[in-house]
Amino acid sequence: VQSETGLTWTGSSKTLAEKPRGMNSNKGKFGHVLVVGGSWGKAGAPSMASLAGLRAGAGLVTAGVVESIVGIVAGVAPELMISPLMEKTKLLANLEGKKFERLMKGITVLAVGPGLGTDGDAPEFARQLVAKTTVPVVIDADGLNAFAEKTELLKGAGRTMVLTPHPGEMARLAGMTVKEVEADRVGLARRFATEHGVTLVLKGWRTLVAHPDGSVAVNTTGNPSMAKGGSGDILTGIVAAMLAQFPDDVARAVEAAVYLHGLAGDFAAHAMDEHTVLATDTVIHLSDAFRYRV
Ligand code: NPW
Ligand code: AMP
Ligand code: MG
Repeated sequence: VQSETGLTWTGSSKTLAEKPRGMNSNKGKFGHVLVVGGSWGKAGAPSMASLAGLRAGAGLVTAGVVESIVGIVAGVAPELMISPLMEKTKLLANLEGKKFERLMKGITVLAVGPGLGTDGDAPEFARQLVAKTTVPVVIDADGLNAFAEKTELLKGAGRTMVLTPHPGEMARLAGMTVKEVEADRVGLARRFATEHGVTLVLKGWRTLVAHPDGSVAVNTTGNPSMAKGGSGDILTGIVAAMLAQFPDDVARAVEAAVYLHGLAGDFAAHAMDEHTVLATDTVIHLSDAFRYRV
């Protein structure tokens, strides 16, 4: 990465998160994030994405999760709202008529995928949900797996589409091996972002943010304490919350989100220990990250 030329740095976008909120602002000014994900056994993923979305400044956050995990997800924060989804064989029915209208009412950013699973109708549900909505969308985890080797369906033209794969998900998406992904991260991220008109966040040590215009920013924050389940789910919530607050500045919003996530992880590892940090601890340290002046 260091030998590449023409790369920028995510930290230069962090000033976006330093803007004071207007004295007379209200929650309606900061967007409404809908997190769609979760399944039986993976209730934590949408819970963490939602919690991070709340903490990162979205005006409102709703979790759209199947009925069997509603009680678990709702418990993550009283601030969180819930849209219960019918499950299993009825998953696709949530996308029909009035049900879909109710689900999307007032939503300004959709985040889809954390913990959604890959069984049954889940992949088709994710694909149709992305196709049916026009709001900015963050696609992560099983939302990305739903598009594996179906990437022709991912078209960002005319809308904001942010993908946040880890190298394993990127490999599935692109029909490559993880080794091939890691061999040319910058080239692959840039190519994928320009070809599909999306913002591609290729995660890992030195996460890359590739934009539809071919520019690529490198992230310098983050540490191995974040190599733990839940880290990526939390990033999804932060990206969605930043898009909700700064819909007209997509590139900087995503870069700032990636930078803040890593910085919160750095504060958490400093305050605790790199072995013991939980993904949810980084959420607590988001305040330090927002306050830090680059
Ligand atoms: P390996 O093992 O190193 O060879 P999966 P997942 C690779 C949810 N979660 N560099 C790795 O390769 C998520 O939201 C729920 C290189 C492995 O093959 C998803 O919906 C939680 N390789 C679902 O679970 C907490 C890397 O990718 C593969 C890499 C499955 O997501 C946990 C693993 O990825 C989780 O977030 C790197 N930096 N990073 C909950 N509490 O509810 C990854 N790989 O098979 O996509 O599994 O990421 O755990
Ligand atoms: P996921 O695999 O989806 O849970 O995402 C993991 C998150 O943690 C991503 O944001 C990664 O960039 C971050 N992460 C994991 N391992 C490291 C590491 N060694 N250094 C920096 N960030 C990491
Ligand atoms: Mg993940």
